[in-house]
Amino acid sequence: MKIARSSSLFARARAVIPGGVNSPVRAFRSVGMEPLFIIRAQGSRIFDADGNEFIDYVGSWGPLILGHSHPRVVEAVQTAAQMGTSYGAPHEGEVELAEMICQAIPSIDMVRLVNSGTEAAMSAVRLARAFTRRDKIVKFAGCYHGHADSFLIQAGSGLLTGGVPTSPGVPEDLIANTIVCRYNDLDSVRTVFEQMGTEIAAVILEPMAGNMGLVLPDVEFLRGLRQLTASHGALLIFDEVITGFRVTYGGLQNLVEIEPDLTCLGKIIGGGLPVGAYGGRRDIMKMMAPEGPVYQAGTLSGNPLAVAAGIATLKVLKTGNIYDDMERKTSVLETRLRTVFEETGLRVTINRYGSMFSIFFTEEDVTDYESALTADTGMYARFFAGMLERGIYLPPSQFETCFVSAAHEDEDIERTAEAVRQVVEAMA
Ligand code: KE4
Repeated sequence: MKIARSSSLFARARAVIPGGVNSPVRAFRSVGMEPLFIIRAQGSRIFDADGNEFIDYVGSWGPLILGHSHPRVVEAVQTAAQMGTSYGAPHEGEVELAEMICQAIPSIDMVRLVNSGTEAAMSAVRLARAFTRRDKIVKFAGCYHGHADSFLIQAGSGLLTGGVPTSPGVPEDLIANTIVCRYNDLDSVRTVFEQMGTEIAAVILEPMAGNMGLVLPDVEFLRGLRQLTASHGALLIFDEVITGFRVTYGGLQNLVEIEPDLTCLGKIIGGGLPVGAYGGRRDIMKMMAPEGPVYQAGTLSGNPLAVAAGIATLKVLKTGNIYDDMERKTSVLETRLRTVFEETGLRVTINRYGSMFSIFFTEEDVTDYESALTADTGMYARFFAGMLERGIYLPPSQFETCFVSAAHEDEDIERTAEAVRQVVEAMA
C-alpha cells in the first residue's frame, strides 16, 4: 500500500503538532504504524493522500451515522455558510436543535449547546456539584468523558490506548474527589455510597460503554444506579455522547426506560461539526447562567454551521427506517465474523449493539475494564494492519468501537467479511 504522501505529511505535522495529531488516538501508535492523512470521504468510504480507498468503520469516532458527505448535511452547511459563519448571538437554528433534542429524550426538559463532549461532561459535573453542594463524583474504570481534569482517572479511549489511564497534570486534591468504581458492578458503587454517600454529587457513566471497546451494560446495574443515586440525593448523569441518536432516535435511556437527571450528548447531534450538549431536569438546568449562578460559556456554542449539520442529520434519522437497516446490516456482519473466527479457530470476543461493535482478541467475556485489558493488543495491531492492507479502516486501537453507518451497503459488509477471513487465515 502506497503511503509516501501520508508519511511526508506526518513528518511535517510532527514538526509543529505534538505527536503530529490533534487528538492522540488518531496517531496509530498502539497499532505500531504511522497515521494515514485523509483527503476526502464519501458515504462509507474514506480516501487518503496516496489514493488509497477504505471502507470506514471509524466514522469520525461516531458522528457520521449517515456516512460521509451526506447531501442533506452538506447542503445545510453550505446554505448556512452563505448567511454567515458565526454571529455570537442567538439564532433560530440553536432553538430548533434544542427543541429536537428535548422532544427526542423525555428526561431532557432543557439543554445547553456547547462545542464538544468534553465541555458537555465537565459542565454537567460542575452543575451537579452546584445543585447538590457536594464535591465528589463517581466514574467507572474504562469510561471516557472527555479530557477535563476530573475525568482523567482510569479513563478509557486514548488514555487506555496509550497505556496512561490516569493523566499527569491532574492535581491530587481533584483526584481525591473522583471515585472510580467497576462498570457493571453495582456492589462497588453501593460500598462507596455506604461510606460517603452524603458527599457524592453525581455518578457519571456511559450507559453503554464505547471507550474500552464496546461494553454492554447490565440493565439491572443501570437501574441500581438510578435507585442508589436517588436514595442518597446524588445525581445520575448519563454520558450519551456516543449512544445519543446512535442506538435509537433519542438515547439508550429511551430503550432501557431509565431517566437520568442530566445527559451529555455530542458527535451525531453535530453531524460531523463541533457540537456537544448537556441537559436534563428543568429545576437543575435553571441553575445555569445567566438564569442561575453556575457559569459555563462558549464563543462558538450553538454555531450556525454546526447546528445546521446537526439538524439536518437528526431530520434524516427521524424519517425512514435507518436504525432497522443498520441493525440488519450489522447483524449480518456479526454473523459472518463469528463464522470466520470459528472456522479459523482464532478465539475472540465480539460485542455488538445496533450499529456498534468491537472485536476483542481475548477468550474472556468483556464486561468491564479489567476484562477488556485481557485483550491481546499485539494481535489487534496485526489484525488492524491486515485489514488496512485490504481496504478496511478500523479504529487504530483495541479499546475503541467500530461504527456501521447508514451508507454502508451490503457489498461493503461482504467485502469486510471476506477481508477478515483472509487476514485471520494469514494470522493463524
Ligand atoms: P469530545 O470532547 O472528544 O467531543 O467528546 C468527549 C467524549 C465524551 N464522552 C464520550 C462517551 C466519548 O466517547 C467522548 C469522545 N470519544 C472519543 C472516541 N471514543 C473521541 C476520539 C478522540 O478523542 O479523538
